[in-house]
Amino acid sequence: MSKRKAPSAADASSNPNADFCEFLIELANYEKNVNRAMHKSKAYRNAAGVLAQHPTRVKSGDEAKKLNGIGAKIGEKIDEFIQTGKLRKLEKIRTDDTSVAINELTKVNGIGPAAAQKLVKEGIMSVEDLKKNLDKLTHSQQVGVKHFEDFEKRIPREEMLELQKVAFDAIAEVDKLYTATVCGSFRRGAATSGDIDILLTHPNFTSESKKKTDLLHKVIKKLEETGYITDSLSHGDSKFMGVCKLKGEGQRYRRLDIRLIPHDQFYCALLYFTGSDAFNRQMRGHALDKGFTLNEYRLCPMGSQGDPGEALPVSCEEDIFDYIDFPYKKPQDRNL
Ligand code: 8DG
Ligand code: CA
Ligand code: CA
Repeated sequence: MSKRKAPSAADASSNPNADFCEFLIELANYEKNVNRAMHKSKAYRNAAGVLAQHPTRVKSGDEAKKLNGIGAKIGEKIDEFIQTGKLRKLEKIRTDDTSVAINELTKVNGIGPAAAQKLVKEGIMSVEDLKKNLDKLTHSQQVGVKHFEDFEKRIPREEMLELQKVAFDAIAEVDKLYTATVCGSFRRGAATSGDIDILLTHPNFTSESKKKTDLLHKVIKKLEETGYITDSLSHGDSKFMGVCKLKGEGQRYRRLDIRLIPHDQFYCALLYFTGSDAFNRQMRGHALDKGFTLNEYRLCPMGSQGDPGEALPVSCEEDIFDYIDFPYKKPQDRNL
């Protein structure tokens, strides 16, 4: 996964409440990274999501409070922002060295709020400082620092297409029976993507298979041999996180995730990892209303006691929409 950012919510061209969303996301990041107050952080992020969906500009805190998930505290902040054009709380956070440093360090792949806090206590205040203290970091954090500037840049669709082609050609050379799909924002048709999310499956691997397979390892080995994969961040039997790059001058290092999915669970995984996050939440909610549980592995009808029944057979994404009576949406229409 790419470090979660919220690009769409604060996009001024399509969102009349973009400036509110922007300060709410900044507050959400502060609560998560500096205070590690996950509930508060989620409340701010959720409010930003709600305002981003709202078709008209909100004129007051009172109006905002009528929306789902926006309470008195956030209402007051919206009033303050409307009246003064800023927030005292944010002005203070922005001038606090510790908060600024923690926020910057958490931008590095592999550095979470806890690690950032520890490093800042040791006097490491910036990515530049990290570069001089690589010995204090784990392998994956070192990779994150090494490629910090590249990982901050989004990947143009043209390059995504090329990255896809090179990976798929190599995978087919290992075994023609693999199916690979690039999901995430790329599958939703995005002009740029944060990283490359590949789902991989093979008919010899199902949720019934008892033994571990080396189906993922074989693919990773091949992609390393061809020079496509340059670093590994973590590598298990079913999930690889690492770094890849196209051949040639001036190419950037890109974040790559590959997941091996049991053949019978492929379409639930494909749906989940195509997203968007908000779309997944909406669809899961609809499934619950219709008496089903839906997750990245399976779709199950719920029993009378609320216990999930046996997984339903799914042979394409449309099947999932059909079962729960949700009008089919093409990937490019899932950009909630
Ligand atoms: P991007 O990389 O272009 O920034 O966007 P993305 O492709 O939509 O996001 P991602 O972080 O790479 O995640 C891929 C998909 O995984 C996402 O579209 C939906 C799904 N997903 C969820 N919940 C979560 C979650 O909590 N964390 C992450 N990382 N992915 C999630 O539905
Ligand atoms: Ca990802
Ligand atoms: Ca992605």
